[in-house]
Amino acid sequence: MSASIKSHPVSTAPNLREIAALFDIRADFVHGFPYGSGHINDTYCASFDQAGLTPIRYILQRINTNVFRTPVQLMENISRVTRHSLERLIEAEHPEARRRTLTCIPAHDGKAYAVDDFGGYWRVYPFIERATGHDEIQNNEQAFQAAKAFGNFQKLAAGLGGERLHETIPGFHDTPQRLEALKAAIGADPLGRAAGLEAEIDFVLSRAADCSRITDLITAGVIPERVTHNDTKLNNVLLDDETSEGVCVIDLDTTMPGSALYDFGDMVRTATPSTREDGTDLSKLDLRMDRFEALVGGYLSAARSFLNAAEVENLAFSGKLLTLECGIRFLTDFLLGDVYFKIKRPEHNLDRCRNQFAFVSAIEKRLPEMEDVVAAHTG
Ligand code: ADP
Ligand code: GN1
Ligand code: MG
Repeated sequence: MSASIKSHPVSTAPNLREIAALFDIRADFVHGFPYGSGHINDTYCASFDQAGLTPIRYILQRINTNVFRTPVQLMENISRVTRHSLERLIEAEHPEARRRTLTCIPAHDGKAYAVDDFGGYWRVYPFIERATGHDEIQNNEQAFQAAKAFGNFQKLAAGLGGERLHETIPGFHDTPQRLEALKAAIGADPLGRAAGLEAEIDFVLSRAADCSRITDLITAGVIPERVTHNDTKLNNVLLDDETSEGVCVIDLDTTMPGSALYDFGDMVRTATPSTREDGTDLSKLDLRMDRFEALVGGYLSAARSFLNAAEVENLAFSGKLLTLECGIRFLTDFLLGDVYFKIKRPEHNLDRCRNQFAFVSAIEKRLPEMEDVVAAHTG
């Protein structure tokens, strides 16, 4: 977790041509550039010439090994999950099978990753064309389709046989553990940033009981462990540019044993607020009930068949919990000196934290209405 993370040793601009040459890409490198707005990995889009025909694009990604300490195990998870997805799509004779799942382009030694001269771990995926991962939601149809895609992802993952997946970040959604990490960061306060943050710290401490609600139900066996995505922010599903259909779930680094509620909660966190995650005008921040209703409809269209009663009962609450947890993580990272999430300005993590906590308050006001929406869809 954050407290033990050191700064990344590999931060120079990579030679993408050399990286691409490590993989079995049967085309000539043309150019590449940094891509996307993820907070964790270093992502590049690269174009290749394939026998002089239309250029073909790939995603080249350097895994953040400060965050993911066991990249080989992580890639084992991703290989298993993506192979399983492709097999099911081919079995169903899906006409766009390779656009509907990430697929790992193998390195020359057959592995799903390659290590560069600086010890960086790289992987390559075909670029999913004509689809977009949205940082900000534009309409209810996108909410519905994104939630349906993540629900279908869980359904598909449930059929993955074999050994339990590796936990790529142990305790990733263990909110009580996240709370302890925050307390430790407040205690250590290495940069003297805690002064002046009493309001944010009190906000969390007064909600300590919320933090353990889901983990307690898991421990009691009331909520089952499932293979879940665990990072279902809206921009981690690519939606078709024309139809808005959920084309491909991406960012599979955290696909591992978890709870369906972690996935639904993070969708609420990212698809229902009226501002973006780092927006600083919090005066009008609210949870859009129309978006929430679309999420519930989309998610349940895929997941209703397998969720149990306790999961359904906690769908609305999961939005509050995952938003609180994310705010706790941003605050912890701010206190520790921004060592985990990529930032674009000095107080970026603090802005994100304040935004998340304001959204927790907005959810608290809406919870009864949210419960009614879930009941109307499941009653
Ligand atoms: P991070 O863990 O840093 O969020 P992601 O795996 O989500 O990294 O990738 C960052 C961004 O790159 C995504 O939000 C998406 O816009 C883009 N991206 C990732 N994989 C693909 C892909 N196969 N095709 C098209 N775009 C992709
Ligand atoms: C990170 O990787 P990305 O940008 O999709 C983070 C999530 C947070 C999110 C907050 C592995 O997601 O857990 O909810 O930022 N991913 C990891 O925006 O920590
Ligand atoms: Mg991402």
